[in-house]
Formats: sequence, C-alpha cells, structure tokens
Amino acid sequence: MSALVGVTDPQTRARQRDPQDMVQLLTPDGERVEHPDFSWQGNPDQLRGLLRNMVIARRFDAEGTALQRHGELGLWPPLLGQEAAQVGAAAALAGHDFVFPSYREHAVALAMGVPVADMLKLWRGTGQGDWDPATFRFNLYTLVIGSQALHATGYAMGLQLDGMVGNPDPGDNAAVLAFHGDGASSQGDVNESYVFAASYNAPVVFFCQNNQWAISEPTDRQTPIPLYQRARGFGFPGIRVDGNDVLAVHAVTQWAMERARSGQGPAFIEAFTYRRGAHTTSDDPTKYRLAEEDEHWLGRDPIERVKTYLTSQGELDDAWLADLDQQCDDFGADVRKACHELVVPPMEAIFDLVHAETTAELREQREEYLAWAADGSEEDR
Ligand SMILES: Cc1ncc(C[n+]2csc(CCOP(=O)(O)OP(=O)(O)O)c2C)c(N)n1
Ligand SMILES: [Mg+2]
Repeated sequence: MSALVGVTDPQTRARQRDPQDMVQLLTPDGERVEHPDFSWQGNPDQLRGLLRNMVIARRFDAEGTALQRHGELGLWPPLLGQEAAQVGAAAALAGHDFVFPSYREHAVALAMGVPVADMLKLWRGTGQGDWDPATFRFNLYTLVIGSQALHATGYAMGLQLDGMVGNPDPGDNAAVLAFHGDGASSQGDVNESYVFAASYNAPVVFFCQNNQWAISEPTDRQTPIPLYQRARGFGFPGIRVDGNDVLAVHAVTQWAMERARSGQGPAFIEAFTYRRGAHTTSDDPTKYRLAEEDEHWLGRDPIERVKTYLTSQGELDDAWLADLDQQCDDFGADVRKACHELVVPPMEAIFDLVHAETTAELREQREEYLAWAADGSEEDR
C-alpha cells in the first residue's frame, strides 16, 4: 500500500518535472548542449524555419480557442506548450512516411499541408474530418483514444508487404509516425499495437506526447515508471526526449524513423512536455492542478528558448520577428475567414458517411427524414 501511495505522492510528481534521463540539445535558458548519442546538424536558417512553424502553430491554436469562445466552433483541443514536440517530430518526416494523429496534432497537420478549413470543419461540426488522408499522408483525427495506434501498426505492416522497408535506396522506404498521449498508453489498443509492432518488426514509431495529464488524471496515475521504460518490455527501444526542445525532438525522431525505414523495427519516443491549456475548451484545469505547476512549465517554453538561442548567436533580428508577426496576423485572418465561410451541409448528408456502402436500414431512415423535412412546418423542427 505504501508503495502505491508513493506513486501519487506530490514529491514524486515534483521529482518527475525535470527528469535527468531525457535527450536535450537546447536548455530552457536557450543554451546549446551536446549529447553523446544525438546531435542536430541544421543551420540557423533551418532553425528559424522551425521557430516560424512553432509560432504559426501557436497562433493557429489561439485562433481555434478564440473561435470556440465566440461560438464559431463546438470544441477545440489546445496544443499550447506542445509546439516543439509536434514541429520537431514533423520535421523528421520523409517523402513516403505516413502520420496517424490523435486529435491535438494541429502543428503536424499544418506541416503536412492539411487545409485549415478541413481541420476546422471537424470542430465546427460541419464535417467529419474531410481531408483525404492519402493526399496529405496524414490520417483523420481519431478521438477514440489510442485506436489510431492499431491503424498505424496495420499500415506499417502493409508497408512491409508493399516492399517499402529496408531497400538499399533510402528514398524507396517509408515508415509510420503514430501519435498518442500519456493517458492513451493505458489503453488496450495501444498495448496490443506495441505487441504486433514488435512481433512483426513493423516500421512504426510510437510518438507519445507525455503532456503530464490525461484530462484530469496525472501521468503518475498511468504508470509508476517513466513511460519510455515500458518499451523495453515489448521488445523495442524507448527513449525520452525533452519535448519542449525542438532540436532534440527532431534529432531523436529522425533517428527512430530512419531506423524503422531501414527495417530495424519499431521504437517508442516519450516527448516530455506539458499541456499548458485546458484539455479541451470544455475543460477547466484550475479544478485539478495548481497555478504553480503552470508557472514551472512557462519557464520551459519551447518557443522562447529558440528565440533566446538564435538571438545570442546574432541570428535573429527585429525585422525578421516583425515579418513573422505580420505572417501570423495574415494567417490568423485567413483562419477566421475559412471558419466563417464553412458551409453547413444538408442534414441528410449525415446518413452518407456512416458506412462506405450504405445499408437498407439507413436508406430507409434517410427517406423517412427527407419526407419529414419536405412536409414539416418550421414549428415541427
Ligand atoms: C476509448 C476512449 N476512452 C475514453 C475517452 C475519453 N477521453 C478523451 S481524451 C482522454 C484523455 C487522453 O489523454 P492523453 O492520452 O494523455 O492525451 P491528451 O489529451 O493529453 O493529448 C479521455 C480519457 C475517449 N475519447 N476514448
Ligand atoms: Mg496527456
């Protein structure tokens, strides 16, 4: 019993806030540090590109939250604080790779070119996730926790059957990047995916954004050991990376994806980060966590550390930042416009998207609805 109490004890949680066992290449103070196994070889231009993507993603998130507060969206799951985890991971993707997201990966969706309007449709309730996964190599958002890990593993096994793994020319290879959360790691689907991925040596990288919370449940309620250490029990490497360090996330994800593409099998990445916002706009995190915790993580902001580092190197000037501000304002206006222009589909469309091939029962219900809609007065509705 006492061991169990220790797991949820606040001191244990405090100790886990700044773990030593994670790959870090850029400290919260914006200092570049070396790691014995991982390095980031990019140039300042590329780092400015990552910074830009993080700032734009944060703006998208702010617009999404504001649109929900204005009653324009039904729901929005904020990514605030997780920009480096998502932008760093997306930067490691190559031409044939495929992404299976959960529902918070807006920065990855932007990186894959998914149209903003298509993403907003889902949260406005005028679509069911309308982008073509094959076009963007980005599957539809999945709100059934963890089920995308199964789809990702199945797709990865398909890549093996299609001969897209372990070819001499790396350009012919592909792997899958599957996102899930710390809470999802408790889900049966996710654990079954790990077993299949390991057994079949499937080219899938499980990218767990440990944002410390599964709605109101803290990570230490999911596991008494660091999540990355679980991977070993399934038979593939697990690694913990500072999820607020875009350079480290990029380097570690690149390593894992290259490994998977070359036929060396799955890997698990625990990106240690923090969900600074609410779980969704329907949630109030002040009910279950202390403001002091938010302040701690504010000091580990993924964007500020890149700005500090680039400035210290003389690689960031006011003109560039002013231009980025302008890009953000233009993008924000585009997002709002795209949302306001969304068209409400005809009611009967709801029957068309339930199954690939409709059933007699659904056809009957559709007819019944159409007859009612044609006859019914406004008052009946
Ligand atoms: C199968 C299933 N069970 C429960 C839920 C309700 N639910 C929605 S989000 C969530 C927590 C997920 O936490 P985590 O995996 O850490 O992801 P995060 O939201 O933090 O990104 C739960 C339990 C659900 N959507 N699907
Ligand atoms: Mg979580």
